[in-house]
Amino acid sequence: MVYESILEKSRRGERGLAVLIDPDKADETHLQTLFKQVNKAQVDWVFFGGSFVDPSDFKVCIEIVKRISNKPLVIFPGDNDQIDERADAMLFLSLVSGRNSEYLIGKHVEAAFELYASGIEVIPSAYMVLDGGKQTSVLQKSETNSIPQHNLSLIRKTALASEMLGMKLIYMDAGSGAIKPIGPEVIRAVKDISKLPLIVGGGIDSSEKMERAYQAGAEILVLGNVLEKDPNILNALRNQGKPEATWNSSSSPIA
Ligand code: 1GP
Repeated sequence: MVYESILEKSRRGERGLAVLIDPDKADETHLQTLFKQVNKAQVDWVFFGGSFVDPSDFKVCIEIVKRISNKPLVIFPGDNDQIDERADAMLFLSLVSGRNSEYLIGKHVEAAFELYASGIEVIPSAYMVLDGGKQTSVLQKSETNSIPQHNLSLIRKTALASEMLGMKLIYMDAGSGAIKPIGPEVIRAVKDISKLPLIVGGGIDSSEKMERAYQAGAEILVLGNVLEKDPNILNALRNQGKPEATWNSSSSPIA
């Protein structure tokens, strides 16, 4: 079970890493190159989904990924039609940073029967979009605003309310290609108030940024854009010479 594996990593103090595939941006050649690295690297999960994805592209792309990937596949849905029984799990995202009821509960109601019938593991997830310095497709699609990173009070209250509502994890996202990734002070503020596993993504494109986020308390980081630009960057992971080692504060997954 994917959620159990997240908790287990967290209990052991290990660092988790997810690679995000947006079917809208990925073609087979790119995926083949990327997964040559991903399959050998210390990557725990493949997140899969996007805000503006044609349903047929979604199916075609998931078919390719299932064929070439040896990692658990977790749907990171941008809409209620992004369901596929070949996935291992879905982050059932509620956009708690926004106030658009469609993205808080509406899409979930529309997806409920199909998702239930698919039998895949459903992980109730608080999805908090913070300002990363540029307009993101999530905000555009949901017609919501992000929370400014300096508003720690609202961020902490949102995290706490999400936990009290029964969410199983928090995903704090500065948005794909963010200019300003989620800052360490924001991560620390959320970790101080919530026991939930914390996923952080958006604009993480260097080992320094990864290190900062892990050190601040993020359990799982998500890499998307950086691998779309250069799928070979994960090579550096293997070059450390300890591919099976768990990550710790002295190991840096990408150079
Ligand atoms: C976006 O958090 C993900 O939703 C990943 O962001 O594409 O900037 O890595 P990047």
